[in-house]
Amino acid sequence: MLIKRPRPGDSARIQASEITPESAYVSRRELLGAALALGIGAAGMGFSLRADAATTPLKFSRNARLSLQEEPNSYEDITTYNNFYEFGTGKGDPVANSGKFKPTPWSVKVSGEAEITGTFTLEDVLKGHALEERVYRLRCVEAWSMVIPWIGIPLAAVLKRFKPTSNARYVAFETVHRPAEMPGQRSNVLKWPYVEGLRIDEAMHPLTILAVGLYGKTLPNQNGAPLRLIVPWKYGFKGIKSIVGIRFTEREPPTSWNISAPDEYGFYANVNPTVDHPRWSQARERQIGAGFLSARVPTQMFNGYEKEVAQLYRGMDLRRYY
Ligand SMILES: Nc1nc2c(c(=O)[nH]1)N[C@H]1C(S)=C(S)[C@@H](COP(=O)(O)O)O[C@H]1N2
Ligand SMILES: [Mo]
Repeated sequence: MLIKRPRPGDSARIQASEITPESAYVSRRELLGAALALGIGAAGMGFSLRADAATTPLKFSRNARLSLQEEPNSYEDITTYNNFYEFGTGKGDPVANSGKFKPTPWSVKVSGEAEITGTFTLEDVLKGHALEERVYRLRCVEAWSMVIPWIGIPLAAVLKRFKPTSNARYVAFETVHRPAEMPGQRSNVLKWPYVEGLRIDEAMHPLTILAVGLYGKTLPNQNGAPLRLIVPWKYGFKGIKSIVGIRFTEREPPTSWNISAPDEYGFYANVNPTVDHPRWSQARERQIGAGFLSARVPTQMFNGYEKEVAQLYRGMDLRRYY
């Protein structure tokens, strides 16, 4: 079996998503009572309810073949320890500051080197694609990692529908710009909007997905609601959140972290334990939630997908193209 233990907080989450705001107080007290009876920490319960306020259950099938056989991190870890600078630079800022963000209704502007371009609702973008769950490890460039049961669709399936032309050598992505709802965008910590990009063959690789959910439900705001990118052999910052723009380009597009610190963050950002960040080693990673002291374990080449993706970079000097 893939998931070796019940997912913490599962039953509480489903109830929390179905109750009205009026009944929330009573239900929360009941849940806390039940949690205390079971010996679950009340603080943890509180987090899980707050993080879940706006998510809804999804229908999906599990893609066991493309999933890690590892136990996912807890919902609490995944939704309270985030990088999403639009909501602040601290790991706890996204969950604390994203309550006002409105991920519905949502639309995505498709432009550039494709036969079909225009603005599409999220429902249009997803129409006809069956959602699947894939358990991937997110390896942050800060040398920590988490295992996350994402729900999404292969990016290739979405992109092919727009019929990219032969000039489409790259795909550029853009996050929504809403300073009124995203307090981090009122500071200059990064140049807004956040932008990312992939080479077209990376974008079309079967491991690359557009995620709309995790742990069986729609994405919480702090994880990039309602639509974000996941490229499991690259550092986490390539996984751009809350996407409103997809552009097919002939030239390599600019990317936020490369603009911010070009010597530290390249366009490719492939997980590579042999190429250190200029200020720290990438040889090992801290696995969040792995026991009392988070374990430090060796980082794998391409985050464990060497067999699947190494051919994309054949002949390239990975020290130069970091
Ligand atoms: N728009 C946007 N996307 C973003 C970021 C960000 O600050 N803004 N942070 C990135 C980084 S550094 C990481 S590690 C992952 C974290 O995703 P998670 O919080 O869902 O684990 O999101 C990436 N996507
Ligand atoms: Mo990251």
